[in-house]
Amino acid sequence: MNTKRGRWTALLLAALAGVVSGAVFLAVAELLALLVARDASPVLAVGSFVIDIVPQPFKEFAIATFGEYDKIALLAGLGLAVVIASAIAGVLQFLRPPLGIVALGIAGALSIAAIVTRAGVTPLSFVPPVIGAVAASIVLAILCRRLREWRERTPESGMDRRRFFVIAGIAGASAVIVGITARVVSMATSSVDAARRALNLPAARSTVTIPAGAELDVPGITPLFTPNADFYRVDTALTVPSIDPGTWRLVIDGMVEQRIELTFDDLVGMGLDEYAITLTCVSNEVGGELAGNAMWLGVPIRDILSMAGPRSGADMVLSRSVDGYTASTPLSALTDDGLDAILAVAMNGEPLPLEHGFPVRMVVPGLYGYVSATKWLTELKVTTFAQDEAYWTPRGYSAEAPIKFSSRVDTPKIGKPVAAGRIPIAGVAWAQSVGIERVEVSIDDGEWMPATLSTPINEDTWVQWVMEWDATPGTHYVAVRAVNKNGDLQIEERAPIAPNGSSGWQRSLISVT
Ligand SMILES: Nc1nc2c(c(=O)[nH]1)N[C@H]1C(S)=C(S)[C@@H](COP(=O)(O)O)O[C@H]1N2
Ligand SMILES: [Mo]
Repeated sequence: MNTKRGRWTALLLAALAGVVSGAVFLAVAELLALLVARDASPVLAVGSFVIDIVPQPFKEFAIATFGEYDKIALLAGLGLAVVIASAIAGVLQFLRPPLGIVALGIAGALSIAAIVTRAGVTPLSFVPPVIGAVAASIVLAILCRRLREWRERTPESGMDRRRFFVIAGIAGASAVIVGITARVVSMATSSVDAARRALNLPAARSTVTIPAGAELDVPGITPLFTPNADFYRVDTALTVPSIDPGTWRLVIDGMVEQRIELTFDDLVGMGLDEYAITLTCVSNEVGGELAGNAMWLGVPIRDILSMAGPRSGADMVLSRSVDGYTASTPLSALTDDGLDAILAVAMNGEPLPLEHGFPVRMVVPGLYGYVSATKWLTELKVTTFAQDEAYWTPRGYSAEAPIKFSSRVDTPKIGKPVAAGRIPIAGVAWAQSVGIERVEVSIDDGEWMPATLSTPINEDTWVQWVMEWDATPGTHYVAVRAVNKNGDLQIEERAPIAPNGSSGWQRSLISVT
C-alpha cells in the first residue's frame, strides 16, 4: 500500500476528487444562478472580468488568432484553469486538510468579486458562489476522507475503494448534467429572442433610394450591403445581453436642462427613417474585414438630445450599454445637422439581431465603432471629455477616433492564384461622412490608374471599385489607394490599430498562372 506507486495513485485520485468538487461548485452555482440571480454565474462573471482586465496586446492577439471564436477560446482556457486549480485543491485537501476547502473558499470569494463588478448585480448575486463553494467543500471533504480511509486500511478493502468511486461518480455525473442543463435552460428561457421575433416595427417614414449602378457585378467583390449573418461582430460581452424591449429604458442625463427617460415605444413613436451607413472597427487592419454596410432604421440622436437640452460647456456624450460598456462621442458629432447619427432599432430589414445590440444601438457615420456604436444602449450622459472616460480610453485607445478612410482589394485574393488573361481587380473603399472621390490601382509599382467606382448611395457608405487587368503569368504586386471628396489622399504611412486606427496602402502579392 505504501509503495511509491500507491502514493502516486492516491494523489491522482485526490486530484480527481478535486475536479469533481470543482464541477459540483460550478453546477450548483449555475443552478442557483438560474433560480435566483441570472447574472451571477461564476463562469460568465469571471470570464467577463478576465475580458476587462487582460492587457490590450493580448486582446488583439485573441481577436487575431481566434476571430469570432475569441470568446469560445476564452471559455475553453478558463475551463482548463478550473480543472487544474480544482485538481490542486483536491491534492491539498488530501495532504493538508482543510487547505483544499480553503482553496474552494477562495474560488468562491473570487467569483463574488467578479460578480459584483458586473452590471446587473442584485442582493442575491452572492448566493450562487457561496452555496456552490459550500456544496463543493462538503463533496471534497467526504471524498478525501473516503480516499484516506481506503488507502490507510491494510489489507486494502474493496468496499472502501468502491465507496470512493461511487461517490465521485455520482457527484461528477450529476454535476455535469445539472450544470449543463441549468446553462442551456438559462439561455433558452431568455425570452428576448421571442420578443424580438414578435416585434412589429412600423414602416419607414422615409426610405433611402439606391441609385442605378450602386452595386457592381464582379465575382468575389464584397456585396454592397452586408447580410446580418455575415456582419462582423466586435464587443466585450461574453454572453449577449438580453433586454426585453417592453422594459427597456433610455435615460438622457448629465449636463442637460431636463433628464429624459424614453421607452421603446416612445422612441419608435418618434418615427423611423432609413439610413445607409457603413460601420468600421478600429481593430480593422489595412485590407481587413472588420467593416460592414447596413440599412438601418432609426431616429436621429440630435432629436433625442434636443428634448433633454444639452447645457453649454458639454462637449461629449458618454453612451452606456446594459453590460457596462461605455463610449465617448463628441457632442458635435451627434448634434450636427449634416451628420446622420442615429439610434437604430433595425438592421437590413429586421429588428437588430441580439448580438448587434437589440433592442437599440447607436450608429454614427465617420467614427470608429468603439467611440460611437454602443450596442444594448441604456444611457446617454451629456458630459465633457475632461470629466468622463469611456471603456477603451484607459486601455490604450484614443478618446476621439474619426475613421481613417481606406480602400481594400477583395479580388483576386492573396494566396489564391488566378489564371492569366483579362480579369477584374476589385474591392471596396470607404470615407464615411466625406465620401470617396477616386480609387487608384498600381500594378508592380507602375503608375496609379483610376478604377471605376460604383454609384455611391451617399457619403456614409462604402463604394465598390473595379479595374480590368490583363494578367500575365508570374507574381505581381497590386496596390490600392483612395482619395476622398475633400481631395485628401489615403495615408500611405503604415500605422497599427492602436491608438486610433490602422493606416497604409494595401499592397498584395498576386500570383498568376
Ligand atoms: N455594448 C457594447 N457596444 C459596442 C461594443 C462593445 O464592446 N460593447 N463594441 C463597439 C465596437 S469596438 C464596434 S467596432 C462596434 C461593432 O458593432 P457590431 O458588432 O454590430 O459590428 O460596436 C461597438 N459597440
Ligand atoms: Mo471596434
